[in-house]
Amino acid sequence: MLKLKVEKMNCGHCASTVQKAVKAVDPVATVNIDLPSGTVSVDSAASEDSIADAIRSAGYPNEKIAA
Ligand SMILES: [Cu+2]
Repeated sequence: MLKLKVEKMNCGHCASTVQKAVKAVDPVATVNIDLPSGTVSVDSAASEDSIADAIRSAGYPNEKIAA
């Protein structure tokens, strides 16, 4: 399980944008987004870097945090 602290994600629209970015990398990924804490948990077979980069490309800087 990859857990990311995602910056600038502050509404439902942001959350769906982040979700779409992850699903573009891995359509079967499980994505859990917690807006109040700005964290995103991803369960996916894709590489952690590719997921983090996709979220970054969508406009949301992020870094991995301890699961
Ligand atoms: Cu937003």
